[in-house]
Order: sequence, then structure tokens, then C-alpha cells
Amino acid sequence: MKQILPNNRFCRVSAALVLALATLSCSSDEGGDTPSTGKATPYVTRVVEFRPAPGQFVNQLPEYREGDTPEDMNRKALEAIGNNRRGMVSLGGFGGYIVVGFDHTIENKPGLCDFRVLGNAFYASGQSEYGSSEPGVIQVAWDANSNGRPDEDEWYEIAGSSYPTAAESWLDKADEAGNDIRTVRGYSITYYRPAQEPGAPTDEYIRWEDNQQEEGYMAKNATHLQSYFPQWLDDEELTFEGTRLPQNGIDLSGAGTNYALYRFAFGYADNDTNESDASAIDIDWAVDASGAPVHLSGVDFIRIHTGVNQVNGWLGECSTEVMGVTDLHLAGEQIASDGLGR
Ligand SMILES: [Ca+2]
Ligand SMILES: [Ca+2]
Ligand SMILES: [Ca+2]
Repeated sequence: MKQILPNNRFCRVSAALVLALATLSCSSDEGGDTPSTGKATPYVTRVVEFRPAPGQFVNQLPEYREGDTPEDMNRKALEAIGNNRRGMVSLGGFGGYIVVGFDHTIENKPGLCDFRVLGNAFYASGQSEYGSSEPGVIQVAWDANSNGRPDEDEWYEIAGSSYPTAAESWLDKADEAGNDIRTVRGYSITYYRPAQEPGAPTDEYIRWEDNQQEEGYMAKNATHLQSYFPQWLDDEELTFEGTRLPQNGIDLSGAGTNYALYRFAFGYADNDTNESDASAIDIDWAVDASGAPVHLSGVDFIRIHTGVNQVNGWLGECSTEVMGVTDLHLAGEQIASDGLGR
């Protein structure tokens, strides 16, 4: 990932958003689950679970302090991205995820996009096809049994542009570069805790194995020498499952100096800019486990996981960053989904 975001991005807040901010009823910094008044806000008010895969920003975004528990890290994640604070959490390598909730149900309005996951994607100077796109796969849950939690059978995946099979304009280019350009549903990967923390960069840092009979290592790079393994977890190995997307990083220089991360067409997090209509999501794109479209009248929880398993040279592993989620209806943004999706 690239953690630097052009500052002027934040200046272009829509008038509608300013209005929404002005009427924001809750600006609690304590990570509370419920707003202080009854008025719904367009933003994340809960972090149900933050479980990143190993990665170069793990233990830093948010910062781990010795003794922190998983609950502490959930709270820190909420402090970073809740209530429109637009800090950042990194989900690490493939599969790392966050589950967020709201103080209301995000309504699925027909013909319109309903929410947007904010990330730090940007285009390379003068480009419209690539830059820093680190797509996260999005799932949504409606709390059908009203128990205040997303249960396993309540999740549906947002079918982005490479679901169920890869379909991007740059796939041939990625294939030529030697990338794995398949979409793999039901992908599973296990990362193993390193026996010791190397004090120096190494290409063979955190070993992984997947369910495609492949294995490899996550590298430790020179700019990030802290542990990449989530320190608040005791596990010796961490397994993550979900849809894996085609590898979108291409070294345009051929010499390891210019990695272009190509943008997917629609339906992912941290893939297109926060201002682009193509980063907005229509709940009607949700599908069930068999891939059949489902109709949800609204969603209560959103889960995002890093969708690509790829190390891009000095840039490091592809890792989705999340800066918040906005309910577009409450924020007053009207984005037609016609022409964005399939
Ligand atoms: Ca909709
Ligand atoms: Ca539930
Ligand atoms: Ca990113």
C-alpha cells in the first residue's frame, strides 16, 4: 500500500456532506456503540471485529500497545474510522478483515447506490487506469434475527466487476506480467507466525500456504521493521477465507521500480477514489453463496477483506485500507447504479 494521501482530497467535501456533518448528533470519541441522541448518522458507529492478516502496517494502523486485547484493537479501529473521523486502518495481506456496524439500517433504495467504503486509493499522475488500487471484497449482512450481531448465515457478497470470474480491461497485461489473473471463490490461506522477528529486511519473512497447493512468503521491507504479525493474537497460525481477486500489480518498468496497481471496474473497497461514483455500492449487487442475486431491503453490517494476494516489490504486499463507510442516502449523495454495475 501507499499510505500517503494527497491532502487536497479532504477539501472537496460535498455541500451535502457538510450539511450532514452539521446535523451530526453524535461525535463521541469514546468508541461507544450508540449515539447520544436518537438521530441516525451516516457513518460507522461500531467495529464488531478487526482482524487483519499480517502486513507492513499491522500493529501500526491502528497502533498496538503491549497488553492490548482484540477488544482494545476493535476500539482503536473505531476511534480511527468511526463517526467520519477518516483515520485509517490497514487490513494487511489477503483475507485480513474488518466488520463494521451502524446506528441504523442502511436502506437499499432501488436504482441507487447505497453506501461507499472509504479508502486511500488514488491514480498515478495523469492516469485513469492505475495508481494505488488495493481492492477489498465487500460483504453485507442484514440482521435478520435481530440479535444485534452478524451471524454466519446473514452474510452476502457484493458481486464486484470480477465476480464470479475475472473481467477487467487489464487482464491480458497482467497475464503477460506473470500474474495469477483468476478469481478464486472459497480461497483459503494460512499465515504462520515467524519463529523470530528479523531485525532487517528479508524476502522470506512470514510463510503462507493456500488451498491451491501454493505457498510463499510475505517479505519484510526496509521502511517497516516492526512485527507484521498481529501482536494481540496468540495464534501460531492465522487462516483467512474468502473470494480472491486477480493480481492487479504490474511492474511497468520491468526493473522493479514502477509498480502500477490497476483499478477494478466497480464493486470493491480501496479501489477507486473516495470521490468517484465507481467507489459507490448498490446493495442490489449482493449475491448468495451460490452466486444468485438476493434482494435485501437494507444492511446492518459490512465486512471488508483484502482481496488480492500479491507482493509488489518495494511497495510491499497489497493491503486494503479502510477509512470509514458512508451511508449515501443519509449523506445526501444520489448516485445511480445504472451504468456502474453490470
Ligand atoms: Ca440500492
Ligand atoms: Ca444477527
Ligand atoms: Ca490502499
